[in-house]
Amino acid sequence: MTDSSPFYITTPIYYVNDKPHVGHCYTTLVADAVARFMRAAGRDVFFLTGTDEHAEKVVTSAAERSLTPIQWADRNAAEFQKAFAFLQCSNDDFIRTTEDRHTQRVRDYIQQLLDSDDIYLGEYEGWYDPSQEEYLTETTAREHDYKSPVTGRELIKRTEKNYFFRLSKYQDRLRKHIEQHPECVQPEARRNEVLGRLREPLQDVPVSRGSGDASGSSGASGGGGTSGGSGGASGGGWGILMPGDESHRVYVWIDALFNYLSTVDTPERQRYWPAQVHLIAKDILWFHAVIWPCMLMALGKPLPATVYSHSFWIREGRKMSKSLGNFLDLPTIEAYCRPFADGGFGIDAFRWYLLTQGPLGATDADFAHDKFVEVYNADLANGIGNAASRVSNMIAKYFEGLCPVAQGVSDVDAALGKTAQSCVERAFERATLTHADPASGFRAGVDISNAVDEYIALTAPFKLAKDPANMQTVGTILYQCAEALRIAAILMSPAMPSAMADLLGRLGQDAPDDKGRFAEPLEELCKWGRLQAGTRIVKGEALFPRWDADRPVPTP
Ligand code: ME8
Repeated sequence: MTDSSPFYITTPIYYVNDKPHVGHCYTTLVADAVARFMRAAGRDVFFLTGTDEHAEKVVTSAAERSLTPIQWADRNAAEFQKAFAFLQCSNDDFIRTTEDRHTQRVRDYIQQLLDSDDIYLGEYEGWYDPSQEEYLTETTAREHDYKSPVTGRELIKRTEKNYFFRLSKYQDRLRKHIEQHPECVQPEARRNEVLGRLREPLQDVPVSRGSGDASGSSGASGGGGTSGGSGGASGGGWGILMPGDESHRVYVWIDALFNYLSTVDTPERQRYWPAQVHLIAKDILWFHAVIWPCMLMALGKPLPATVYSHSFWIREGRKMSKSLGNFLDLPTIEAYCRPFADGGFGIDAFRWYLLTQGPLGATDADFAHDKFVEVYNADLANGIGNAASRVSNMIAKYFEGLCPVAQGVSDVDAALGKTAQSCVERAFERATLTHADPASGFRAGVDISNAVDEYIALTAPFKLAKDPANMQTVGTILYQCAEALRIAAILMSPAMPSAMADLLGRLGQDAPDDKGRFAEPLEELCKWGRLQAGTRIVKGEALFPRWDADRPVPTP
């Protein structure tokens, strides 16, 4: 029976102080591929991405441009939406934390936590780094000789009144939960990191900041070596007011985390909670794996099944940073995504590189042009593209473009079917992001097309075809190939929706809808033998023309 239960997947909501870059696109793309796969599998998917808008840095970067924070937020939120649409992301909603539907609910959640005394008014004293607008733990402050680890400026001992969340109260429960549910923080290296830190006592976390005293948005106060207070520069009324105390505003991180819940906290969407996957990167692991589940416990809500925390993209071997000015930005992404005829690789190929070569594991991944070319040629031009054209050419040449019949299937022929089936199983197993190496799930389709190549090399249908007496055997071989390619195209279609819709069309198959749903569940569609003999197989242009070394690097 097909599992049609709800499957809710989220990405971080991104800061709108600047435009999106490849890192943001990557996380949303991975979520997109998973969402498409799960829709194809028959699940009731809800895929959410969006923007985090109440950060102090939005106020400052807007002021630098003589804009109001909301004007600047509007502009950049639109950039994020445009970028994700351009990359064909199939998100079901896009939440902006400045929307009423979010802010109202955040106030309700905070009120509930105030009522249950999980949030209280307290005083915080700590080492404040004015240059970075954040507090450091005693240990970090001491390690750096009470100077800012970033700028070297003196730290200040500072006290502020804040509302706090009783994180400490939930520490044991959370530790046990993570110990008992290995899938709840992935990959394993990240889970061990969290468990390690949960052995030390936790401090309560600030959830507010003084109203004329807006918080830093560094996000570091729960991450790296920092803790405690929520920062200091003036926010000029930016942020959600604390219920019952208008002298405070909700700390941007707490506001942001609630988006996962607020977006689906309606009668029509309630069934999506708890989320199956919160997809994030390692920079914001602490907030998602520790603070967020503890707040959910306090609210009496079930916990998300998995927080999947990937690593970082670097570029040509170097960290991407503002100071190096080497972010892979939207104009460059668009250049890579131009059609082949216009000097690019196409959107599908860009998605493929990101999805299959990205930092899903515990180590960073390099966006390097030479590697891009290598992967493009190996997997797409010489891989699925070449296999598709060889098979369709032979079917055109020997069978007038009509899919032949498989008869007298030998063990060698049957082995291709078995390989395809095990690739389907692998794709299913990895798509939930609860298993190690999800990228090998995305790659399952190319493994099938590689098996098709090997099978053609082994059985040599082009040689057999020289003798008319062999045509039945040739037909069997080409049926097996076309059938394997049909399954490969289905499995690769969450990663490369347009190119695989094209390939499926050439194989006489229906493409999925624009959210990735097929007319039948994936498991049915991927059953070996569904391809009908007699189906017209179309040759068409090369799906992925080979990239020669002398073609220039795509640039804006
Ligand atoms: O942290 N490689 O927003 P943010 C891969 N608003 N992914 C990267 C990346 C890189 N080099 N750089 C960024 C925030 N990312 C908060 C989140 S959620 C309730 C609030 C991706 O704009 C990655 O997903 O700084 C990372 O976690 C996220 O962008 C941080 O985005």
